Amino acid sequence: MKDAAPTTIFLKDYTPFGWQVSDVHLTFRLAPTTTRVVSKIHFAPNAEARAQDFFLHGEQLKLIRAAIDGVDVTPELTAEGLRCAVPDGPFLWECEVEIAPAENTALEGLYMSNGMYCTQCEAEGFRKITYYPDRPDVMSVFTVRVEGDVPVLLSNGNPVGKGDGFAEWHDPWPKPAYLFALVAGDLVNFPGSFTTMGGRKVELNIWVRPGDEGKCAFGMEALKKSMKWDEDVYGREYDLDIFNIVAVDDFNMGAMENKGLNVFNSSAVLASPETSTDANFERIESIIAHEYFHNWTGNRITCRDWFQLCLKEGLTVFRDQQFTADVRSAPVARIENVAMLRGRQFPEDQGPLAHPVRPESFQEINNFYTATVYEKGAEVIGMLKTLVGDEAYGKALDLYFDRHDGDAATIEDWLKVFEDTTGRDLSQFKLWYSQAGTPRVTVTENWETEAPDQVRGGGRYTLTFTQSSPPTPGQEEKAPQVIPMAVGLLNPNGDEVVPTRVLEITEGTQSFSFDGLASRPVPSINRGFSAPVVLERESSPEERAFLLAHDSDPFNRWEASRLLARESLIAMITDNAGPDEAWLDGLQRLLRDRDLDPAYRAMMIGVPSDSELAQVLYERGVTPDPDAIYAAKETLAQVRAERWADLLPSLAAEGAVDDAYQPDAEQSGKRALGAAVLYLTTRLDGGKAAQAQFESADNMTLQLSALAQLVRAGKDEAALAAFEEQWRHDRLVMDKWFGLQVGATAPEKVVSRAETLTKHPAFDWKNPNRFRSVLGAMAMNHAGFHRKDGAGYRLLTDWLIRLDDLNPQTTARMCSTFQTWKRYDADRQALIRAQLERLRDKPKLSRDTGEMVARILGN
Ligand code: B3K
Ligand code: ZN
Repeated sequence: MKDAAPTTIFLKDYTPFGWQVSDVHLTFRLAPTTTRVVSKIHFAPNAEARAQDFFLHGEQLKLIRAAIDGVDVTPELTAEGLRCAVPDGPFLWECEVEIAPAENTALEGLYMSNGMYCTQCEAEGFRKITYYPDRPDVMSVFTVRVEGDVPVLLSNGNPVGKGDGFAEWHDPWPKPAYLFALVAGDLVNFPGSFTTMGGRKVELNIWVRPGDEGKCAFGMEALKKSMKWDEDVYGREYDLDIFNIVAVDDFNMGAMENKGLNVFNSSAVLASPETSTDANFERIESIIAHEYFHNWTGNRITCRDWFQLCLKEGLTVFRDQQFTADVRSAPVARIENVAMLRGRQFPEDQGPLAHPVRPESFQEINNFYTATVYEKGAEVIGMLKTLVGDEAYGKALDLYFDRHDGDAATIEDWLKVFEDTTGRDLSQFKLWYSQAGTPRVTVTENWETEAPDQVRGGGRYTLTFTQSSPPTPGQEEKAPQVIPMAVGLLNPNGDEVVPTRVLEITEGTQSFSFDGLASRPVPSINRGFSAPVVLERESSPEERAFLLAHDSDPFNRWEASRLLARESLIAMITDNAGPDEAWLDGLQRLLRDRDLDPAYRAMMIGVPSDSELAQVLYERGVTPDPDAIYAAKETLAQVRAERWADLLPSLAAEGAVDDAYQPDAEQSGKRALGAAVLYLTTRLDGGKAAQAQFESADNMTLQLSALAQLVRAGKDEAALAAFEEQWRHDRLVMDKWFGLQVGATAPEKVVSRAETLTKHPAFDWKNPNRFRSVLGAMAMNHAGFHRKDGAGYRLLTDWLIRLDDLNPQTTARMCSTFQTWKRYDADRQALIRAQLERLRDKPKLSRDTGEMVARILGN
């Protein structure tokens, strides 16, 4: 339980810590409920800081002894830490505390997962391990001795000593406490090695529970690829003798970049063809890369304070996206990233949880590990790169690493390297870090066959952009931002007459002209999604179909398809119209084009999510009806299936893979096409093809996509039972089993199925993966969750109330499900409000959940 009256922390109040820490020595004597942590820390006054009390963070610690320069002291203890009188000059702080990792259900600090000790310190977990200035700008060299009755004892840095029941580690790189890690348990390693560009041979290990060794090979290859890529593309070399990854079953998020000892949710590292889908493999590859890339962007250069979180997260996401684009298909990766941004970040930016990429205040920092900080933070870096160009970006990054290695830096430092490299003034660009909300850009166009001042002959085409940003909590007025708008022009034959050019919009309204055109062009705007904005432009279905057929920019070609799908569905919902014929024909032509990557074609078949459609309706003043949205999508699927009946078998054949399973882009693209086809085929054959695929599948991708269609078709009883029988021993596969039958089923069954599954003996609700697999999947099933009688809201809240006592972080994160509540009708809003208030009023509400609920309710 955190404090009852939460305080708000402000960026403007930053002050440096009054002391510097030169070195930290920690000894852990591990025991499930009585672990002793002994610390010896050298403090010296920080000349740059103003005078202040000596305060160390510490929560839920039992203080055994504290001493300064060898003399016992009695500090003043509070719920947040301790205060103590200290000498004027340097001194040695010694302290012993007792903690109970086996009782730590919050999974923050030192805790236990299946008998294994592990830590999670970011953001503020180290204070649950010992008393310390637990802030990212206090960096120190750590030496750690771990004593315990288990075979493997790991910490950060290089191993320096080992014996019966103990191991010693030394990390030469000064680091903040949030990067500290310790893992101990009965583990086995999957070994590897990598020789760096400087010739340093690095030992690599993936540590897992015995039995999981067979699921490490892919992760190991991904790690080596990442190490090589960071050398080749960013010139960054690894800096220790060893790099360890550990798989942990109970983990609040994906993974954590602790120096030299990355801790991973087992779902984010363990993979095999039989148990993991193509999507799992791709996710694992990108998370391994992400955590590895943090070694430079996050660890060697860290954040001055938690408001600067995007400094490491936005940049590291940007880098992992570049990596994925390089090792897989760049257009497909870009579409996936934008779909994720629109699916997760846009709703955040458009609702009560909207906050700037660099927030200015928080109560609980864990609530700000958001899509805005991560994904929008990455988009901002992409825009910066677009604006300055690739070469200047490379130089600016070199300068950043040079100038700030070993620093706890700020967004100001980051922008300064770009200013110094290019001579540009980035003060207006900086608004991307401080203004919340998704900018809206409206476009109008003008065509003059004979413009008076034209030098060249031909016509002049003018695009006029107007930008505005709707108010967000605490920010009523917004100033115009710098928007790099990539535009290309096509002539009526479909040829590109003006290749991609980046227009730099800096004003509220701004025009750009193109001269010397033979005929009125068709514009392709925001190519590659060069700016994370909502583009508002009147365009006809014919024009979209034209771009669908001719745009040379693969992103905008997909975008044309997405808009056609969206508008067609909206018309079906609001006007009872049928699907747009021209679109279906255009799409059919495209699907037949064997020169197009199967993965790309699979994406073209995709349609906007129910939630996205609900948002569009809401913005147009129509109250979204989740059942009507669901029904329209079902109708569309049926119409497409019937209309394309002749095409589906040949597409299915293209989606078939004869070679041995590989999780690479090529094979997974084919399987994605196959899955998109199976979704339609099931409408025609009642599930025969899906059943056959389910029975013959020799990999999880095929098995699960078949099972999904059987669930969707309501013909899943036998298959679900067989799947459970086959996989009951594998917790990660069972997460899929739980998730799918709630996530893919018909709306009317969603809540009752979720409820039944919470009574299943394998529903271990204290495990975040399992909790999310049922309750998270329920919340993602739009029509099912938003049942008119509120049963979905009630069931989720029952469980959030229960989980909050144990694991505030995961509870708070799942509250964001309710962030879109204002979109819906008054009855649904009242039902959701009642649940949010019930959660708010529960006894001992955590600070994490309390802050989220208050923000969602709008106080
Ligand atoms: N830095 C961690 C996230 C920590 C979340 C703390 N609530 C993982 C990552 O972004 O790589
Ligand atoms: Zn990260």
